[in-house]
Amino acid sequence: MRPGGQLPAPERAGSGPAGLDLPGLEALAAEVASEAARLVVEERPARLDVARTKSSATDVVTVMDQRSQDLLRARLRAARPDDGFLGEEEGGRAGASPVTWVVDPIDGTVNYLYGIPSYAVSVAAVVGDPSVPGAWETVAGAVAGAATGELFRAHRGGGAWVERAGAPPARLQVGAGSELAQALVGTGFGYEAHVREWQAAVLLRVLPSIRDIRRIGSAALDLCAVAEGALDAYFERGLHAWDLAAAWLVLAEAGGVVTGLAGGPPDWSMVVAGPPDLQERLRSLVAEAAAQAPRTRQAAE
Ligand code: LIP
Repeated sequence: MRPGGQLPAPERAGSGPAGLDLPGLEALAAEVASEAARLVVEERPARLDVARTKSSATDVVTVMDQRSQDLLRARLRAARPDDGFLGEEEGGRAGASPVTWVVDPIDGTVNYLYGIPSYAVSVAAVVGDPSVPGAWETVAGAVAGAATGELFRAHRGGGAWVERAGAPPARLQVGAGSELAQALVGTGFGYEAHVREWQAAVLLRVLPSIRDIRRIGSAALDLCAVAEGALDAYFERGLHAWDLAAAWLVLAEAGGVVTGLAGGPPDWSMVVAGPPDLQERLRSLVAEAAAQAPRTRQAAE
């Protein structure tokens, strides 16, 4: 997809930039995401401790985050040794091919730590530089809902699909709602106090204008819920490429749009997602709320 979330017509069904085998990349993403999801569920220690923290004392990494990422890296490198790799739990590795695998080994780590069944493994095949907003696009990806066993998957031009045990794959389509006052909107909050202070100030101004919010705790699952119509829209400040990459494609292939606060490509400062008309209304509301929110140290970000 191009910056701003709109999908161009694919060059031809199943092919993408550089003649990549998009269905094959989707199948690989689905395979390794599903395997890592099984790992984090089946081998979760009875006593799961915090292995380390990152941006704050609540930004935790467990031993299973690292094991999941190690598995993803090993499987992807074995299948496609020339591709690059960027995971949440380590720095990037440039590759010699057009593809970089952008992975979140457990999206919703705090839910996983507490045993709340809303966490996912996100695996995306990206073309371009994922460290530069607007300079990359996901061409294939998968989000495995580890606790529920559902698998969201897509490749560019191939539509978005969800697989659940006992049912045939279902095509995803965003909801038809366009009114903010009727919109159930997902959001989330950062790990640093000054970011949360700003997010609360924005939410204070958004909440009276929508039906309600849901704070699920996994951006990837939030975005897939919008793709399925289980949420009407979503916004959040603080997402990295690994939170966003695979689910962005799922949502775009389901007819949704994902932009930043000014309508350009999404980045750390803001992700706003939903069906086109509702997404634009929510984006405008969040932008107005952000303009009124007290400026915190956040302004220096
Ligand atoms: C999470 C995001 C979620 C956000 C959480 C956290 P992680 O990612 O998916 O949307 O609200 O604060 O950042 O840290 O579990 O990979």
